[in-house]
Amino acid sequence: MTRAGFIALLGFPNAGKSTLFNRLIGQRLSAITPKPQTTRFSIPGILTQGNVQYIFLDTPGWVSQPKNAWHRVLSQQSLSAAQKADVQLWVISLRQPLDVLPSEVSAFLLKAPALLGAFSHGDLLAPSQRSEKVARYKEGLSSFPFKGWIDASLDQPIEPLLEKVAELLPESPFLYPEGEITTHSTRFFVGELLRESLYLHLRDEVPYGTEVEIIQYKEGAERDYIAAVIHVERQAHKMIVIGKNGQMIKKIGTEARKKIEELIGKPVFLDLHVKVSEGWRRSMLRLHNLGYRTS
Ligand SMILES: Nc1nc2c(ncn2[C@@H]2O[C@H](COP(=O)(O)OP(=O)(O)OP(=O)(O)O)[C@@H](O)[C@H]2O)c(=O)[nH]1
Ligand SMILES: [Mg+2]
Repeated sequence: MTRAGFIALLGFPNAGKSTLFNRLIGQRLSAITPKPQTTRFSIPGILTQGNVQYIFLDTPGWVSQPKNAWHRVLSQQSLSAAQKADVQLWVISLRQPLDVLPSEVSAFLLKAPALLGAFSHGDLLAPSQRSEKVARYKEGLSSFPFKGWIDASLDQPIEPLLEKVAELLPESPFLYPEGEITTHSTRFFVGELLRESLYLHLRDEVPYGTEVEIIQYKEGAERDYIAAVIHVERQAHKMIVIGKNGQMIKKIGTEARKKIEELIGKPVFLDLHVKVSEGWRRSMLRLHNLGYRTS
């Protein structure tokens, strides 16, 4: 008998979803940064272990008060992943306030999948504070039918959570070939690695207004050629991304290139262009052209 199914990782921006997602699949697939809205797409990560196939879906953090089309598209992606899921895995940071969580959970209960709670950031708290907060969060969400709670902070092993998830997956043949890790393309992850570097090096509102578009990917015998456009919202942001004497773009490009080479196991020539695309976050058409999907 085999089990297989979809598990959506849901929660607020910065809760630790991608960190947990990468630990669960045992690969550094999703971008992680200390800034919110790092994840902008629903990203599948497949783990086949023994007779269980887990298809985890990392999702963008839920924007409770959307201010533009982009925010709505991000939340829509989380909702679609939640709807598709057999298990909703709620990642709850013990650093974040509890008060708005119940309404967030309600928004996602469109059908009745199994709910699991996973705590993060517990390692940053004193032991007494940690257990007291865990108890408070469980109590605050007791009106929802959670099937279990696990402390999945960085100092905790990941296996108990995998076991708990497996119990909740339906009996099913495997849905993907064993050994397949994701259904997204290498091109997609190249864009993510570049965006991760943008997030790590840019400050204030600049990273949120950037988007990456891979415009060309040419495989070569020795080296792949990748051309990417970094869209920014304003001319001033373009100057910041390029930096004095081109130093910032060089730093970002070098770092991203190393990560991309590690991913594809081959040298890469990364050709970066910065373009002002005013208002891209407000236009559904532009979002669509940049690869955002609402279902
Ligand atoms: N100490 C500690 N740090 C964590 C833990 N989980 C995540 N982090 C850090 O918290 C920050 C946010 O983590 P992410 O995994 O990017 O959070 P996310 O929920 O995917 O964020 P978005 O994609 O922006 O919604 C990063 O700096 C992580 O290194 C944890 O359990 N303990
Ligand atoms: Mg994320």
